[in-house]
Amino acid sequence: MPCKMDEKLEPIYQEVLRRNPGETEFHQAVREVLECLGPVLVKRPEFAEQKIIQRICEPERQIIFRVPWQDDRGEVQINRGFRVEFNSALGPYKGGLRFHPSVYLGIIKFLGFEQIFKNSLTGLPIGGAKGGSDFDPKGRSAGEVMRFCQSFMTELYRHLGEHTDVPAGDTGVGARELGFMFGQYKRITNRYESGVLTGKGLDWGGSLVRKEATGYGTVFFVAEMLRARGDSLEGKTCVVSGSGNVAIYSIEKATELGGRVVACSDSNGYVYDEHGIRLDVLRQLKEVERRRIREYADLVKTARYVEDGNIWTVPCKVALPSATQNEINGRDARTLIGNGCIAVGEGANMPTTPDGVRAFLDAGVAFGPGKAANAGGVATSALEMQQNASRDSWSFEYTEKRLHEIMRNIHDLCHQTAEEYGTPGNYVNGANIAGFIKVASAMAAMGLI
Ligand code: NDP
Ligand code: 2IT
Repeated sequence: MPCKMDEKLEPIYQEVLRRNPGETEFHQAVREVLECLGPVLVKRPEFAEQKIIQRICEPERQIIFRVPWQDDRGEVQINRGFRVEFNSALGPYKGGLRFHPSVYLGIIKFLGFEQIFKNSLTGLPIGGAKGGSDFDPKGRSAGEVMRFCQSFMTELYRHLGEHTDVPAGDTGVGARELGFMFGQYKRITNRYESGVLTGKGLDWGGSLVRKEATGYGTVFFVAEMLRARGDSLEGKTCVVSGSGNVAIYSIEKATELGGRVVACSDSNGYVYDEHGIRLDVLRQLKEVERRRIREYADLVKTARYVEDGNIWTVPCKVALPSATQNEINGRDARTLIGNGCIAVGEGANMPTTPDGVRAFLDAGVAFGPGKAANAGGVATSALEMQQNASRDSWSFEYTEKRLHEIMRNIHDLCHQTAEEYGTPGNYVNGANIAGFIKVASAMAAMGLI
């Protein structure tokens, strides 16, 4: 059951539904933010008068394009490319590219919408955007991925620029794909414009810690939530869904801070090992060999693979959903709570359904919503942009220190805002309200944009 929305906001939400039919994930993301904003309009009536919320729900620009390419057998393939440039009140459009067969406009718009508030929370000068394609990289050769990326960038390049729009990775897009795209951008434009993409390789303008940043940041955020309750990760059993970029570095940092990560997954099943997941084996399997999580159990004898299993049935104190949207529903949340879960850090974007979020909040679980908890990735992208602009590169230690400070600041901002608005401990309210106020104030200052 959805929560009740403020009566001024309900018609705005109805209009979003009417104007964007069928985009269910986008509706979900908008609803969650709007549900938190009633008390803000009481304090700041000018936002309603100036129709800031209606404006924020309408992307500044949406680009949809054909991506033709040839597979290894010489057959022509056609995919669809997207870039939704949602909001540039705080800086150039910034947000990742997702390659996954489930991608359609509604997914890119939900991600772009979330990105506006996430980027605002980082305190850094970045607007919100998202892009991607329904291209499925699974089972494709490196040559096929390269030809796809080149074709994708052959259209996208005209919309980008270090002061205009700066993409990065997301599901299915890492340093390899960004390398192919950067190469094509450079060929077409005849410019070595490092600041046009982030998440670049370390040899060609990337930042140390960017690869680790989302996972590390999520765990830093969880550690802060626990600290605010006089607790820590030390000795806590953790479960991390997914086994991609965010999952791997969440596992690394959670282990470093004293947690024991007993399970991780991919879309086919999960592995469980009470002794803890071995990071060296996992990285070799996923990052180097690009194989399936099933094979982890062939390499580590104490691990057990559960085909099609629900990873949220594994008992844990800390859950770090790091795979995809809506992967924890109300029932999963209640199972986790019943098994003693006390903290959730959303490494993925919108991994918990509204029903699940309510269950966690009602049970008093420390719940870190994605737009706050996983903001370390994009924040470190902004640090990469800073390094590119000054033609400098920072040490691992310094960059991680900056990331850690940023995550602490985001935590404190969400925590304080939740208190200020009468909902102490509710980081969903804190994140949505604090993220919104900064963007709304900037938009109001800039006149009718
Ligand atoms: P990767 O492509 O590196 O890994 C994704 C992982 O999640 C894989 O294990 C994949 O399994 C699993 N997964 C993906 N889609 C689904 C699905 N529909 N159902 C079940 N499992 C799925 O992506 P990332 O680690 O980069 O991203 C994971 C999440 O984190 C996404 O929600 C992304 O938006 C979010 N995020 C990423 C950031 C980044 O910097 N990369 C920053 C902030 C958030 P399989 O191989 O079987 O598909
Ligand atoms: O969802 C996200 O914040 C990302 N995929 C990272 C975006 C970025 O520009 O680094």
